This record gives sequence, structure tokens and C-alpha cells, in this order.
Amino acid sequence: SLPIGPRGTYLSPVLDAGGSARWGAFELGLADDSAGSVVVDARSGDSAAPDAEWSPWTAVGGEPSCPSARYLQYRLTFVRGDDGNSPLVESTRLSYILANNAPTVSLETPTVAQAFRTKFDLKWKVSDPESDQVLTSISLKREGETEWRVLEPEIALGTDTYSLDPVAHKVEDGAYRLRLIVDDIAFNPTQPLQGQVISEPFWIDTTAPRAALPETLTEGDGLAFTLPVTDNHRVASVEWRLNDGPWRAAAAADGLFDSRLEQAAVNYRPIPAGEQTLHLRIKDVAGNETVLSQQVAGTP
Ligand SMILES: [Ca+2]
Ligand SMILES: [Ca+2]
Ligand SMILES: [Ca+2]
Repeated sequence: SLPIGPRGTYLSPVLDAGGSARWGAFELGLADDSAGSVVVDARSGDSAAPDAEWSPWTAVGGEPSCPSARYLQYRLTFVRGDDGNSPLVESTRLSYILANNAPTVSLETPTVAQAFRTKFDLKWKVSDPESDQVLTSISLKREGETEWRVLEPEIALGTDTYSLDPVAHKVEDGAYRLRLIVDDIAFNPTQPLQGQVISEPFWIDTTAPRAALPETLTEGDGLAFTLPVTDNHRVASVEWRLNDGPWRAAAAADGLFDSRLEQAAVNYRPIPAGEQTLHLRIKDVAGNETVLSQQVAGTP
């Protein structure tokens, strides 16, 4: 038989946790007739081969005390007993959990300055380094206010759309921001992490623009008038037509329909002969519209 010395060591292969890991219990399975003692040390690092970046060897008590890392190597030092018999290790077992990283979330809709008059879909994207599915909560805050109102505290795992209905959710017209918080707690009960995103301001606008037709719409044989229009948010367009003719755009007196108050100018001649009804269609940026109609005298 081979001569047996008083001490010997065993160096384990480099163990790969597959990602940054927190080390748990290290268990040594000794044979029934094992004698003497076994000293366990471990080191860890993030490169597949131990190098200067790895932690130094440290003694393993119940758990390795070396830092969280992807790779670990352990070393067993066998010390012969006073009776001359040697330690005999049958098995080793190391527990670990992969370190958790926070999910991130980004919103695809709403985008900045979008305006909605009816139900619309929020869409978002979640990314989690461990591919954990997340629970999502959705809150809404009116611009200028401080309190977030929770619309939905917990949206099911894997869901990434939500329908916001201004009527059903009792959301008044105004500018708002949405906040989404994603939480990977379902897969990380002991060390859950969150990510969040706050949208750019967007508008809920369920109110149509208003306009009052001036008393005089014609001048000579043509249409010639300026129509003051107002909206609670923003006027987008003013169009007109005679009877069921084609819609034509009115001009913004200041060059652009882009605010709450606008003046729409209509100049057109001649008014065709016969009975004519002038229709005006005023839209805001959310798509609410008001239609006004008025009889005008055609060219004799
Ligand atoms: Ca995670
Ligand atoms: Ca409006
Ligand atoms: Ca303007």
C-alpha cells in the first residue's frame, strides 16, 4: 500500500453557479469510520479560472464566507487522527441562490402629449436580468397634484397591457402622468426588487370644442367670417362645407391650430346658387368634435 502522510489536500473543480450567487450551507458527508479532521476553505470570483481578482481562501464554517460571485472553489485539508486513521469524505454539498437583480420597465403608450377621449391601452415592456415574471401596479396622478391614485394594485404575472377607461375609472379631463411599479416578488420572496417608470404628461379630454357662429357669415357673394373657437385642451382643426360638398380646412388666423383659443377664418366665393347649408366641424387633438350648421343665401 501507499505510504500515508499526516496531511493531504483535495482541490475541487471550479463550480459555476451560472450567475452571481449567494452561498449557503456547505455540508461534508463523512464515512462512518472517518477519523481525524477535515478543514474546509473556499474562494470565489467571477472568472472561470481563479486569478488575482478572486477572493483569498477563507475558512468555511457553516457557510462559505467568501463574497457572492459566479464561481467558487473549495479545498479540503485532511488531517490524520491520533489513532493513525484518516478522514474519509464521501460527499460534499453546497447550497446557493442566484443573487436577485431589479426588473426594469418602460412605457410604450402613452407617449408625450398624447390626448385620449375614450378608453385606451397602456403598453409597457419589462426586463428582468433573471427573467423573473413581475407583478405590476398602475397609478395615476394629475399634473400639479402630489398623491398617486392606484388604478390597479396588482396586475397578473406576464401581463403587459392595461385598458384605461376615463369613464369607468372616473378620470376627469386634465393632464396626467402614469406610474408603473414592477416587482419580482413572486420569484424572489426573500429578496424582492422593484423597478418603476413614470410617463410623460398626457391628456384625458372628453369635452368637445365650442364655437359660436357670428351673426354675419357672408360678404357680397362669398363666405367671409372669423369664428372664435375654444377647447378645454387644444383645438386641432376647423373644417367647413356647403351642403354635402367636400370638407375644406379653415385657416387659423395666427397660422396654426395649437392652443385652447383660436380664430378660424373662412373666405370663399362665390357661394353657389340655390339653398345652401354651411356646416362647420371643429375638432380637438383628442378627436372630440362639434358640428354647427347655418343656412346661407346662395348667389341669386
Ligand atoms: Ca429579478
Ligand atoms: Ca377638448
Ligand atoms: Ca394658434
